[in-house]
This record gives sequence, structure tokens and C-alpha cells, in this order.
Amino acid sequence: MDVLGSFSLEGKVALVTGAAYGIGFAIAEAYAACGAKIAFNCRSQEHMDKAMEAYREKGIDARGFICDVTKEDEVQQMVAEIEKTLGTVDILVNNAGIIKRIPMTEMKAEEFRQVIDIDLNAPFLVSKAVIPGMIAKGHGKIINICSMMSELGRETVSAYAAAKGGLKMLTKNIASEYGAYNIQCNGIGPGYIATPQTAPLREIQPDGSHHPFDQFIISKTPQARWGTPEDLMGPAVFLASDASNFVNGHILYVDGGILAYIGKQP
Ligand code: NAP
Ligand code: GCO
Repeated sequence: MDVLGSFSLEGKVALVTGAAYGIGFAIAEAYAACGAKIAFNCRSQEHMDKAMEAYREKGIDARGFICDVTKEDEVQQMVAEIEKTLGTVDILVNNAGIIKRIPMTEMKAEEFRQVIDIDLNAPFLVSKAVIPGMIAKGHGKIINICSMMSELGRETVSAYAAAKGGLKMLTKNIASEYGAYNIQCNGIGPGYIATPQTAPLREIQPDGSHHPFDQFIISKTPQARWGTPEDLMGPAVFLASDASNFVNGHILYVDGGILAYIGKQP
């Protein structure tokens, strides 16, 4: 077996949702480096324009779509356009996501619903849109971007934890329901990654000190650092490639060891 070649994505069509920046952009960049054709989406034209420039600077000919992943008609339209112009989606990364950090008893029902809609309902909608093409083609890879909060809770992130816990089980269910069609569905559970989503947790305080949460995460991470989007590139390529053809229903935690560690004695 050509082990190195099994990591190639040459000629594959990859859709990475929410890949205007952050983790999604890094995963799309990694896939392009391994030979994949890239499609991505976001909601904001401003983010899209900046993303297209960033992809061009990296020499990546990405196809960008303004598409809200919570809107089934927009999702269906985007996938149809990708299938028409690039080909069947071989690899889907359900990456688009938001978080709202609000104590549960203060969170409005609409705020809870919005997080569930984007972080859980949308991966269902986008997966549902690409699976028929994967079945017809005889293979497919779906990678759901889960979270530490697929396993753990903490104050103020009830909606996000509920969504990411559900996304872990949606991952296992897609693996169960479509494994027979040679579709592998796995998750990546990033630890604490330095992106715009976690910027509020890393802000330098008015007195110039580090954010308390920043120090807390450092103390809870054996590798004593925040992750970077680049830390997710290799794991994402592995789960998108033939190298993982018998890995199904697995959540690969890329967390620097947080989930394994009780934390440093104060
Ligand atoms: P981010 O920097 O906030 O980026 C989120 C991306 O999703 C943006 O491109 C955003 O673009 C897009 N998006 C949000 N809602 C959307 C919608 N309804 N339709 C289409 N696109 C949408 O987040 P990140 O840190 O890269 O996180 C990416 C994923 O990893 C998320 O699922 C997050 O929950 C998960 N995650 C993050 C961490 C971390 O520590 N950063 C750890 C574990 C898991 P627009 O706003 O322009 O739409
Ligand atoms: C938070 C963070 C986390 C990370 C990530 C950890 O407020 O606790 O935003 O939720 O984003 O999901 O894996």
C-alpha cells in the first residue's frame, strides 16, 4: 500500500463551511496543499471579500459562496452549484459555528435556539445535502467540528455544549447510517484554539495582565499553550483522506491533552 499517497486529496472536492477565517480557513488551506479543490461559505460579503483575497495570496483558487448554513434552500443551492462547477462533494467539513457565553438563566430562548441552529441543525442540513452525491459516487468523508464541550460543560456555554454534544452523536449516527455506502463520518474536537471565537477569553486586561481564563486554560493544558488553527491541519487531512478509510464514528480530540489531565496543582 502507498501509505504516503493515502494522505493525498488530489482531485477531491472539499466543502468547508464557515471557512472565511479561523479553523475553517486553516483546514481548507491544508486540503488545497494536499490537492483538493476548495469550496467554502460564510454569511458576510465583507468576510467573503477578505477571505477570497487571503486564499488568492496563498495561491488557492477557492470557490466562495454567501450562504447561511441554517437556511436549507441556500444550502441546497450552494451544493448544487458546487456539484455543477467543481463536481460531487467528496469531503464535507461542518465547521461553521458560533458561541454565546451567557448564564443559562439569563439566556433568551431565541439565543439558545440560534446556537443550536447553527452548530447542530446546520451540520444536519449540509450533510443531508451532500450525502446523496457521495452515495452515487461510492465514497465520502464528513468531518464535524465538535469541541471540548462535546464532553465537558462549563458556566455560560449551555447552548454551545448542548449543540456540540448533539453534534458528537450526529457524527456517530451518520457513521452508523451511511457507513455501508463507504461514507466515513468523524469529528474533530479542538481544544482551546486562538481564533476570533476565543479572542474574548484571551484579551489583555486593563492592567496589562493576561485574561484569567487564558491562564486557566494554560494550567489545564499539559502542553501549556493555546492551540492554533494550524494544529488542526494534519488531523483534518487524515480524516479527509484514504488513510482513515476504516475510521468511522470517531471524535479525534486535538486538545493538547486537556481531556486527559486533571490540571496543575495550584
Ligand atoms: P470563528 O473564527 O468564529 O469562525 C466561524 C466561521 O463560521 C466564520 O467564517 C463565520 O463566518 C462562519 N459562520 C458562522 N455562522 C454561520 C452561518 N450561519 N452560516 C455560514 N457561516 C457561518 O470560529 P472558529 O474558532 O474558527 O471555530 C470554527 C469551528 O470550530 C466552530 O464550529 C467552533 O464551534 C469550533 N471550535 C472552535 C474552537 C476554538 O477554540 N476556537 C474549539 C473547538 C471547536 P460569517 O460570520 O461571515 O458567517
Ligand atoms: C469557551 C470556548 C470553548 C472553545 C471550544 C473548546 O467559551 O469555553 O469558546 O467553547 O471555543 O469549543 O473546545
